Amino acid sequence: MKRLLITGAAGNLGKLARARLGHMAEVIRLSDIADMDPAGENEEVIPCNLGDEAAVHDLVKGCDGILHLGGVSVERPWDMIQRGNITGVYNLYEAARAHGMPRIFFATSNHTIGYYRQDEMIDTRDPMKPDGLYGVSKCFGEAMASMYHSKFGQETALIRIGSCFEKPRDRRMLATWLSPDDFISLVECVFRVPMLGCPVIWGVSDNDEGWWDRSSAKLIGWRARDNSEAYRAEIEAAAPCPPPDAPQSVYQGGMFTEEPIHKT
Ligand code: NAI
Ligand code: 15L
Repeated sequence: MKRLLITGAAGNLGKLARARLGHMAEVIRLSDIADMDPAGENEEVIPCNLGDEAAVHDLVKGCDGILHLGGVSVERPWDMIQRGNITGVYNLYEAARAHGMPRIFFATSNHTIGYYRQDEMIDTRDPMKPDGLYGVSKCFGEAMASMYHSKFGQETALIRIGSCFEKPRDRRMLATWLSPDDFISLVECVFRVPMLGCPVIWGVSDNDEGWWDRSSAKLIGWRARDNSEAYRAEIEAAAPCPPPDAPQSVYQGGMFTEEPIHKT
């Protein structure tokens, strides 16, 4: 690629992508609403609120790939979610349509299906069961990507990320963990596969424990390599097992199912 745009570049995954994906394009364009480190070699830093339509059009112009990580990433009041994840996603897709339809990696979430129980095995065709406003906004993003693909041929990888951190932080994450290395190889596959379409793919490592049928990863030739099992002893020693009827033991979305509708 000549220019890869990374939204959410000041966030956790954005910093990881910035550090490790410089080889993916001649220029990496980094954007966020929050402060970012100054541009290094082969980088451009462009602050932008995804809710600002004109600014998003300027941001997307000239890019041939978009790693879309920007937006609200946890349960928050509706106005914040609406700006980043609803209006922001509309702005992004309209800007992509106006500027050559660059391929999009869309960071969606397991919170689109958070109310499935942990004793259910599901695949990407099962109906959504979001566990909060944040999850609903990611369902919207998936629907938006699907519509732009059907109507205009816009390609998007809808990556339903489980929990992408250096290592799993609790027992639930033994099932939902996506390692940083697997995240990076997943992004590489999305931008390298010749034909993408608009598949939904679980962004999860090759964990022994899990609730998601990972077969759609084959569509893009991606194979996760890491396994949370390496951390099981550490996790189990660190904290007592939550009771079997606690939300983090019952639902795939864990504690997100307990979040209220935030007003402030
Ligand atoms: P993060 O919260 O660290 O980063 C998101 C970034 O988006 C932040 O730097 C924030 O300033 C920016 N942002 C928020 N509202 C914005 C707006 N209106 N305009 C422009 N930028 C805005 O989140 P993280 O962990 O880096 O996640 C990246 C993406 O992956 C998010 O979309 C999140 O929903 C998704 N995801 C992450 C998971 C994880 O385990 N880290 C799991 C599932 C999904
Ligand atoms: C998400 O969607 C969040 O962005 C992230 O912060 C984690 O909480 C993750 O899901 C998870 O479910 O562990």
